[in-house]
Amino acid sequence: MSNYHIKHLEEYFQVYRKSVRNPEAFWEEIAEEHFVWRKKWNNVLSWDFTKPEIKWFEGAKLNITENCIDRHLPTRGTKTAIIFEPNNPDEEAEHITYFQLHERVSRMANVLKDHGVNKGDRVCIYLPMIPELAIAVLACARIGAIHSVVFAGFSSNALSTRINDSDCKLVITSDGSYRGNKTIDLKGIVDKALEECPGVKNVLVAKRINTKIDMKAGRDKWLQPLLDEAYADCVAEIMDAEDPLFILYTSGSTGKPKGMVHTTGGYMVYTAYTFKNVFQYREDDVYWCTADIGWITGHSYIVYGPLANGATTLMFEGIPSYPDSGRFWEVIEKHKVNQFYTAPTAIRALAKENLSFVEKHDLSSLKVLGSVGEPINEEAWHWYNNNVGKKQSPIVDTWWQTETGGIMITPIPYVTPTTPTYATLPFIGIQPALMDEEGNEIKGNQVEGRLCIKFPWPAIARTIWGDHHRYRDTYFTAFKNNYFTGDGALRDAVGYYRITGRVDDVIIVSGHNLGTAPIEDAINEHPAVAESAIVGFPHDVKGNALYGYVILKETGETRDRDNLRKEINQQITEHIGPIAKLDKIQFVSGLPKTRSGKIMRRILRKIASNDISNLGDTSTLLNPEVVQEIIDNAL
Ligand code: 6R9
Repeated sequence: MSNYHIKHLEEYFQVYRKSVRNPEAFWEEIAEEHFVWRKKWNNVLSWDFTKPEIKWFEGAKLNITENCIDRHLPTRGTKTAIIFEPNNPDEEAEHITYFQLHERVSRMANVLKDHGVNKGDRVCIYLPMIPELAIAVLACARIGAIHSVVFAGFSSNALSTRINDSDCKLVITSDGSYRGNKTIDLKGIVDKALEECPGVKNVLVAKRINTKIDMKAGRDKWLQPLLDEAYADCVAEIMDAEDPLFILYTSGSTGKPKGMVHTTGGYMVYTAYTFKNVFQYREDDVYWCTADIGWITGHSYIVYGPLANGATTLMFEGIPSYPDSGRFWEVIEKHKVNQFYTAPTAIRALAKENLSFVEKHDLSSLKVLGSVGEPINEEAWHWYNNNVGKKQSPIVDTWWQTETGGIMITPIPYVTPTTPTYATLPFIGIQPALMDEEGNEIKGNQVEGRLCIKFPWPAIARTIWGDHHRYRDTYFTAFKNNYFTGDGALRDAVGYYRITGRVDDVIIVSGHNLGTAPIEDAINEHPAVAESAIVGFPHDVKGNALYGYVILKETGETRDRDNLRKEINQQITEHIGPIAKLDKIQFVSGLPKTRSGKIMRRILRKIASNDISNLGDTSTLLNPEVVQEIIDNAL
């Protein structure tokens, strides 16, 4: 028997050693014993980080939906696969069994086929957190189409960029979405985006909020009547292990979003195995991850990982503050949730509310609490531990990335002793390394450096869609023969890792990755703006918030500053989405620059954080005089 389910610390160390001594043998055993393959692989792993090229289970054939659905039907057909908890608590929750999921995915898959979607085609999914979202994802996988889910909080501009980058031919969306007591006109956003997307031939529209929307003849169709007519079974397309499963965009430090490509076999094995262990999932547990399926956390740990284990996974349409700040706790009580996985920003927001919101709910079903998306600060960790877990449920602080596909550094609950703010130990099979700025590995403990991974794991992204050079340059050139994460980390005296944050121009705001470049590009398009620079500064709920320094053109100088601030944020909302809005905007006459013309963000970051005691040497700047002016007028 392979070590599919780790149960104590000694076993962790033993299995970890085995997994790094002979990774091929280790993953082969896991893959063989816990998944269904149409054909076995010829080779477990081939890799070369210099090209880079990584292949797991080459030659194997499978369909991931057979692993996530069909194989459970004989034993778990009537078990709930997905619990749907709507935005409005008065609307009844929906329980979708594995049998029903099979039927609904099949119908959706047949509708896609009827609209000319073939293996390898890209489908854009722009939906709120309703069952159709998970079903659409699985339907694409069923027929071998590559899904590209775009978070339904992104603007029309961000949506069209993503649709065009991967040449999607069909979009699945809804008439609109609920967000607390508001509604959002998703179809309107899609219509606007599609003015720029000539390649999209069909739009399938789920009905959710029942508003009147425009339907473009020949292009747009309501989804439900098509599903009703579709055949309720769909033969699964047989895929190669290395066929792309999906594209998911993430921000980079430069302009364009990066379409990370994940493939089928390795991603399945890794997300399933991590899910089982990191949440210690047992057969009748109810698991809830509050992420949106528009992010990697939702892909790996709402859809694929849980379903590959035959789990019951909860999808929540709403927000933590509606109808009041007790909603998360109410849902945990209502569905007797056993594993709860959320983000530090949500914890911090809820920790600000009256404790009675938590205390009035019975949370005794909880066994494991998870955190993801950004470093969890000590205060939030304790609040979560004391008030939600009642010191009975271990907190798994899981570090990973869109690019890694699955959880990389994490405690295993009831196995790894936890320490606040520490993601603790590498997961089975993961070989982290800390590097100094010269590119040398820093060995030993009580050290700090740039976090790299030395050896491939099954769920690593294989490329950036359409831009393999960028994939190589971003992740594999800074540190030879290593995958570079973009994060800094320290390793303490016992070998525990603590992630210290991004070391590049990505800022994590409320757990969302935002690149500075695309935001600056959006601001610079405002007619009154000459130049801008964005930095992050500490924020007690969002983790980081955005501070913008803006140089106006002469024509802008006479404009009312508050109106300009509103317009700049409006500009950002239209180009990227409201998540990228700036908390503070300071108008400046210049930006501190090096002699080669690079903006010294380090200085701007310090001023934004109100930490001007140690600005370092500014005399080498091209324009040192501007620093004092910026300090004097800081917000
Ligand atoms: C899964 C996800 C990735 C970046 C990552 C890091 C930050 C995620 C973290 C964490 C500290 C944790 N991050 N989890 N930092 N502790 N437990 O969030 O993917 O959206 O691609 O973000 O998020 O900076 O590099 P993604």
